[in-house]
Amino acid sequence: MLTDLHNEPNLLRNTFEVEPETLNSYLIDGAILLESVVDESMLSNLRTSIDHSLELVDSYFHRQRVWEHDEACREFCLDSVAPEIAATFLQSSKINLLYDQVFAKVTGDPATPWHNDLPYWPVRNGKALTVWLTVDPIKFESGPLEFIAGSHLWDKWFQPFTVVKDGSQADYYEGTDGKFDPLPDFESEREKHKILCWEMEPGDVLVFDGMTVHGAKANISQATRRGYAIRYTGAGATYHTDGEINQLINNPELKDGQLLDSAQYPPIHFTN
Ligand SMILES: O=C(O)CCC(=O)C(=O)O
Repeated sequence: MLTDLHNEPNLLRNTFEVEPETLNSYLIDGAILLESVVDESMLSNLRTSIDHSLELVDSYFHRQRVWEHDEACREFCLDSVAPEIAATFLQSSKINLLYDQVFAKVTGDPATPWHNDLPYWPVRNGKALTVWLTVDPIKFESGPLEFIAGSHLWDKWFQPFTVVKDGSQADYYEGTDGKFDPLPDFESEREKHKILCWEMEPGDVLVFDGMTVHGAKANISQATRRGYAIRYTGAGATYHTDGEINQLINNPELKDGQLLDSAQYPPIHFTN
């Protein structure tokens, strides 16, 4: 079990094994599906935690930093296969947990607009990714994530937008005009891209790069789909705030340019 998150390095053994072709696909496409990596007992605990967070916060994108007050989420984020997967795909023996986030699309919820994640995160100079677990079956009708293959290699920091309660786009963040790349209307140019989209079973995870352009389809099914996203960074990542963007995950303990190691972004070290 992990004790002091910041002052005593957490030394874990990485037992997660990945085929070289799988790692290579991830590096080329910027997103990959890993099947059946989380067992039912962990899933059952996480379902309870996720449902609790849904009761607490009534806004699609604002269910963040759940691990800080929830034991099952804390274990999953810091001492489970999730950080092992992150370290493997970041190809880094040291990672930091940036934050976690719950995404539940209920019947009738709209599509999640296309975006890439790093423009929303106070992170520069290092790789970052998401381990996105589903605790429900996800069909093409129930709001699966979609990814533009290879878009993580474009080096485009697309302009971040604000959202309304149901997760659809409201406007761009004020003051970000010209600082970021304009966000193309990817929806109208779907045929120009290779779009990856998988149906999923409980216990499957998606891994995707913080620069990969992605969104999610609307939920037109009768079933809710609950996803749990954990964001990790690799060695060398530093703190950098950009105005008002996603203030929920800013860290008052850090100054721009510092390494992320802190109580809010705990480092995790692996022996292999
Ligand atoms: O689940 C969703 O609707 C969106 C997820 C997402 O954009 C993310 O995890 O970065």
